[in-house]
Amino acid sequence: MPTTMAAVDLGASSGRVMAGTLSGGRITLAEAGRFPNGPVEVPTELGPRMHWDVLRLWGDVTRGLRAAAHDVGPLESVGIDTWAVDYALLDAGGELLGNPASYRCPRTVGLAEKYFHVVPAEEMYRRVGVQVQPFNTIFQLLAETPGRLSLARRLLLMPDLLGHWLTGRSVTEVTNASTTGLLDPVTRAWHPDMLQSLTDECGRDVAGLLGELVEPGTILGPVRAPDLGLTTPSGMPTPVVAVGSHDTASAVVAVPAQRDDFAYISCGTWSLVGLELHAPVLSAEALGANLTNELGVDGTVRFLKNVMGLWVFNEAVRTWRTRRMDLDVPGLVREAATREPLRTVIDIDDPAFFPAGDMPARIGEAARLTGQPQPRDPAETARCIFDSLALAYRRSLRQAADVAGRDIGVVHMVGGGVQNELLCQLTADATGLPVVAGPVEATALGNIVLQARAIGAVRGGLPELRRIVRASSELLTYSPAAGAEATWRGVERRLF
Ligand code: ADP
Ligand code: LRH
Repeated sequence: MPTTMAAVDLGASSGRVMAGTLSGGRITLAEAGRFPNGPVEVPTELGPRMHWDVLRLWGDVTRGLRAAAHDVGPLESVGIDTWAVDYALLDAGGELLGNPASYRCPRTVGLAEKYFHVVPAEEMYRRVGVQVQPFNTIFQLLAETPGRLSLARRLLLMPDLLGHWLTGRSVTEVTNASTTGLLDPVTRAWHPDMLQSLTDECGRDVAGLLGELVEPGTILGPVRAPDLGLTTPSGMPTPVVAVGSHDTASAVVAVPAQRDDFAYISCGTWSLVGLELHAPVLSAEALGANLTNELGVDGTVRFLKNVMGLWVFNEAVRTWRTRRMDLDVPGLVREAATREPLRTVIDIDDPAFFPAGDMPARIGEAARLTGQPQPRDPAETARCIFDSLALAYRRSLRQAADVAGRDIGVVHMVGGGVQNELLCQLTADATGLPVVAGPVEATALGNIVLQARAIGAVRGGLPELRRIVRASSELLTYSPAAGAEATWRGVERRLF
């Protein structure tokens, strides 16, 4: 019997609701809804503030779920994943206390450094093992006003908020909780010392705001949102399953690896570049390389680096379009492939590229500061971004492998960015490793395959789930070009 499930997958630049039908050991995806996403900027007395339009997203999600049930058939279950770290605060009546802030909001500038006077960075890393980013939930909480915090009764991370609206249950799914900076990656529970220090800093009991922690695969309960009318084929209300609710956790479930020595690059707005481990690495070397230990499905750890990603390219495209330049992404990628390789290579992880804005100008400035030629047009700029991303992938994978004491035999690239064939080939050349590209919709597939197991439609661990993903995906392999290693080693030395 085919089993149909729906994945709600919200990325920072787009969201989708996908119906997935499992039949004969494969999943067929059907898109039931796709919609743009992005932070909304508003001016305030304190400067610009950036929010997510969560009520519009809720409308898009529920419309997509209705369409999935209508177009594909009754849903056996629903799972939700979104980008990490961001959260909503609810008051005593369960009402939203304002639109959730976006992790790109400048409200957190300088707060990590301030917090390190209370808990030194080394100590924090030993406790929670996360890459220091200004937007880790802990630093966002330090940016909250006392007024909002005093009204708050519950904090829900984005996927947990949507799950709460669908089912009435308030939980914190653990893969996403691991990006907060408050979770102990060894015990997979809140770190009491981190909660205490945050409580001291905020002047408010933080532990009381946090929901019960659940592991991915937990069934939250039936959809109770009344006008949705979602039912299973047997007429029962459709259950919501807590999947790897951090989108990167779901994407890594769907890495179609066949061997143990694989690395992955989840390639979307961000590039998440790293390894799957069975225990966190909390060493000084890991901290020094700013590698993060995020929690994965089935007790795994995602030991990875957040690389600035296709965000830089997307923002550049947005900038050109505001100047009325007529550009399409596949065309630009094709043109970039014809431009001089490695003419200009920048440090793509420079914090200058984090805020929204004029990326072509910032890239020009980075080129000038490092004595390199400035890209002259969009195709050269795009080439510079893709070359620079590939260099960052090389560095990050080598650091992760060195620090974890592991060898890498193959790199799996998953997510929307694998449609960029130039980037896939550059990644093979820069890393000196074969790159297996696909699936594009890894996050939705990882979300669905975990639901399938939670509701008993499939059995087994990650290797079995990945077998289903492999059977459901078209994969392309890119081999490193002869002589590429010497070239990329040279470029790396030139820049770092
Ligand atoms: P997210 O989940 O972070 O929103 P996705 O996994 O959907 O990201 O990937 C979106 C990215 O994929 C875009 O940023 C874009 O750069 C890239 N992309 C999408 N379609 C194409 C295409 N046809 N060719 C090349 N790149 C593409
Ligand atoms: C990717 C992602 C990433 C986080 C960032 C905030 O969508 O979840 O893993 O670090 O968004």
